Amino acid sequence: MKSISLTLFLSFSSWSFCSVKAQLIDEQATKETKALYKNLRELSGKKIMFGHQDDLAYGVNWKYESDRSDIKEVVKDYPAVFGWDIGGIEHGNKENLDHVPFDKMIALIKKGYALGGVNTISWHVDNPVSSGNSWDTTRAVPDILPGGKYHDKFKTWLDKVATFLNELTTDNGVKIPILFRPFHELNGGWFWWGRTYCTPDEYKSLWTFVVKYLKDEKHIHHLIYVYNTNSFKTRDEFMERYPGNDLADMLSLDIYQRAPLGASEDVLANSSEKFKIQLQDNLKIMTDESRINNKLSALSETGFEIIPVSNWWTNVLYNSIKDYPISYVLVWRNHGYMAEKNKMHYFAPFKGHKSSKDFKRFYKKSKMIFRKKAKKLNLYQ
Ligand code: BMA
Repeated sequence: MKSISLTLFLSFSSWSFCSVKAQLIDEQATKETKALYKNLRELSGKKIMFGHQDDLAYGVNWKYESDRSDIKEVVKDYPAVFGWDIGGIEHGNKENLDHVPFDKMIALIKKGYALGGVNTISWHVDNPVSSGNSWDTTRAVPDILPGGKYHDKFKTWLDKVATFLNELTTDNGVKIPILFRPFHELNGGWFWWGRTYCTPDEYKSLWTFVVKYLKDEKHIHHLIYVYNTNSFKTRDEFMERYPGNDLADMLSLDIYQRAPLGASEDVLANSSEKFKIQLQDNLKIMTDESRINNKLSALSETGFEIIPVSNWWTNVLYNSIKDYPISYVLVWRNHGYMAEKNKMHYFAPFKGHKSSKDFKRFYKKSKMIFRKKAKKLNLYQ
């Protein structure tokens, strides 16, 4: 992708205003990873890619059917960003916490790359101290840091992550670039690495250790590191645990709209208005910080479970994001019926869903990028 004026602007701005150089934190990043980063920077402020978690793996009422995607059945195109989660890889499990087999995930990440899209990975890692899951908030961070009782155990977990990341290689030996978003929603109180369970310094030490270990000890050079919070009240809350400009490439935010099941139209409309205000407030702060620190940014998780508002895509989502220079927006997974909770769990439309018509309008927005446009952009060159 060529954009001389933007390149000039970026070099000028980094020379005159920003002390932080616009480059990946990993100086040894692979050619394709550097190209992706450069292209994302050039697209920033102009285009927004659309992403969906586990899109190629399953959807509402189907699993592992080749070439299938709920999004594709609505707009005849795949998303441009494919989200995955490697929770469970730390034990050498065969499948992740949502039962996606890792061998299938690897094949689908290769497919996403071949389609011209971008893959992003989060890690719902188990609690290394209690052996509970990510939501087991037994205090753990100090014990897994260098010198801690569980440090060596935690390193063996990172070794498994590194092995998995190394398997993301094409037949031609190209390592597939990944937007890596570990220890996500860091300001929440639900994961063991969350704000309530470690100090800012402990979180930063954990982040620093993991980045340096993967990069310098395991020689992983196909990652773009993504800092991530849940919705927040203040700029200080958003940046409190930011590890520093030499340790993250992208700032990102997770924020969901919620309303009681079966809520009336009035309640839904009110909820949408409140959500739009909150989302834009958070996007403003995040994109301000990404400009100040010369970093990329993303709305890395969002959605409204079962999408009960038929014009949610254009009225709520698009209208809220369109003026902010985020690289992508990703909606969470289409699990379908969840027996244990006796409810439907999905965030993207599927064929016949009541928001499908509006999703087609969203798809047609010139600012939005799905797979066909992404392919033409040659993001890895
Ligand atoms: C949550 C839900 C869970 C899932 C977890 C990790 O938001 O979708 O069902 O296990 O994400 O993917």
